[in-house]
Amino acid sequence: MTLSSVIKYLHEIIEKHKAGYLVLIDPDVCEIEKCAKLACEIERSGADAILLGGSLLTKDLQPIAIDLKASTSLPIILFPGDSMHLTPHADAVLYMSLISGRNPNYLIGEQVKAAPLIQQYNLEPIPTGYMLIEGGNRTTVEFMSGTVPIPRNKPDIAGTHALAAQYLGMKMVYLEAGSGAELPVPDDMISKVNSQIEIPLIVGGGIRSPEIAAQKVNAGADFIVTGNVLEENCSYELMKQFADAVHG
Ligand code: 1GP
Repeated sequence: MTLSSVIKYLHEIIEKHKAGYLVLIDPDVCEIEKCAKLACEIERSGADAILLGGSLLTKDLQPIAIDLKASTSLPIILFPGDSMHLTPHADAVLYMSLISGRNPNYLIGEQVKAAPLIQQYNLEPIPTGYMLIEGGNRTTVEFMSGTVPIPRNKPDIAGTHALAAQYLGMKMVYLEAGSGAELPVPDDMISKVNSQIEIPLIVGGGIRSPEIAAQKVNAGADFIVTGNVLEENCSYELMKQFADAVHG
C-alpha cells in the first residue's frame, strides 16, 4: 500500500469505524512460509493495519517484512523494541518513547540511534507516548526496559502521563499491559486517559476475546492490538470476530 500518511489513514479509520483493529505479528513466532497467507487473511478479516515487532527479537525481521509487504495492501507499521528492530520494508514506525518509565535509554536513547535509520529507510515516524501498565504478571517489555509499570489502580497517573505526551507533541498514546498480560488495561484507566487527550489512544496486552476488545473500545480505546491470542489460535474466523467487535 502506498500511503502518503499512515497517521492520516489511522485517523480516517477512527472516523469511519469509531475504532480500529491492529494485528501484531511477532517475527519470532511467525513462520516465514505462512506469512503471506497470514497477511491476506488479516486483510480479508477487516483488520486495519499490521504491527510488526516486539520487545525482544531473536530472528531477522527483514524476510518477514518483505513477505508481508508483498502480500497485503494494509499498512505495515513497525513496533520496535529498540533501534535495531527497523527495516525499510514497512510503511511507518511507532516512534515510541516509554514515558511511563524513567529509563533514559527508552525515553530518548534508542530514539536518537533510530532517527538516521528511519530517515534513510524513508519510514513514516508516528511519535507515540508508550505507557506500560501493570498487567498481573511480569512481561517481556517490563523486564527488557527495566521500568516499573504504572499501577492498575492509578488511572490519574496514566492520565497525567498521557496529557504530557500530548503536550510534548506526540501523535498517539499506547496503553500497554504487555504481551501475554494476565489482565488487560482496566476500563477506568482507559476512560481517564481518553478524557485527558485528543490524540488517538491505542490499547493492547492481554486482550483475548472479541467481547473484551469491544469493552475496551467502549471504555475509550481508539485502537485495539492483539498478538498472543492469534498466535495461539490463528483462525480467520477469530480475526474477523475481533475486527467486527472493534468496528462495532
Ligand atoms: C503487545 O499489546 C500487544 O505489545 C499485544 O499483546 O500479545 O497480549 O495480545 P498480546
